[in-house]
Amino acid sequence: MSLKELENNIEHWENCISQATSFKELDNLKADIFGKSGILSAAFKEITNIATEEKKAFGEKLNYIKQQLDNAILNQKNKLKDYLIAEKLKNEAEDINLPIPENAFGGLHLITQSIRRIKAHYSARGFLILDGPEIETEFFNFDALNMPKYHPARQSHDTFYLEGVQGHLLRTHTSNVQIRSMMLDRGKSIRMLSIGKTYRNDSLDATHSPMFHQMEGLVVDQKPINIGHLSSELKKLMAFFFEVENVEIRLRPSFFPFTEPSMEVDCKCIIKDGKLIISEHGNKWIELGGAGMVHPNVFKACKIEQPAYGFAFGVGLDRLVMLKNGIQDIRNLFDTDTRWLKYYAC
Ligand code: FA5
Repeated sequence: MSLKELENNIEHWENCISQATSFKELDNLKADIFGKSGILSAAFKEITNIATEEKKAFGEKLNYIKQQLDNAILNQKNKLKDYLIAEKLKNEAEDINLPIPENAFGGLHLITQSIRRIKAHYSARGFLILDGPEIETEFFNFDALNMPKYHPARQSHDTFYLEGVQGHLLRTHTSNVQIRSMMLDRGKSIRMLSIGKTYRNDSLDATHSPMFHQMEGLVVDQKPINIGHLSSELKKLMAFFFEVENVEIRLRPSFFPFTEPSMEVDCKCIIKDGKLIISEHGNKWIELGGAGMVHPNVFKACKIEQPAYGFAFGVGLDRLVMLKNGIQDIRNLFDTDTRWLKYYAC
């Protein structure tokens, strides 16, 4: 095709391009225009037959046409892309007018049920139910809890730090709420309970999850409080949670920078038919969390007037829920297997 013919036919080619309804059609047109034996190559060959002084103008004209057709192809390609996306969205859209099948209503997750039950119980016993931020500063998560920078205990919490926001992290425990409640209620007695999500860079296995739930209790007073009070409170917690008359607990010496003395809390249990049951008549011990008397440095960081007395405890809620319901794998709690979810939902 000569340049003249090409100029006369440009509208025809532009129409063909704008009417292409698939990428395949567009590719074929591209080959017809720009391919080795396409119309542009044929026109370019003409250059050998024209006078030298006309070559420049000839080349410019041809390049202009080439650019025009190139743009037309690009435009159509974008239009087709948008069209295909719109079609896909239209086909995948949920019809919200469809009637809901019977029994298809949602229910509360086992963890939500437990959180609500625990909060109601502690609220009725006069505890203040508090929430704390999941995105926290190093001050509330570590510093004020007697874990200054470079304290080795920080390494035991594999922390997710926020990129680009200096000194911010996903809280590694609910003990941040201890600090927040003491700073808010300075000089007053505190009975506080907090439950929420916590995060650690732990790999996922049957008993660990990078996101898990903790429950934190804190009691502070100007009147002396001792380990006897703590032990009694922990017994009440376990008896209530596992719905048993009596529980036997064991406090094992341990270390947390924010409590002194610190201890691990074990509960007596029995294994029956492969299922763990909390029982004072058991012959085994199961570890449920940490506890201790509030460290004087924590009172100091919260500017609480001394002498002050207090105890705190922190337990992993997911593990309590697993024990109570005979769930062997923490991953079940966070999977989206609807059969499993329906079984436990209420
Ligand atoms: C603490 O986090 C302390 N803040 C608890 C505390 C509070 C001590 C108040 C003293 C006073 P620890 O790191 O041991 O302690 O975690 C407490 C519980 O959280 C554990 O016993 C366990 O049940 C649960 N836990 C910890 N990491 C995970 C995880 N990756 N997945 C599931 N549960 C976890």
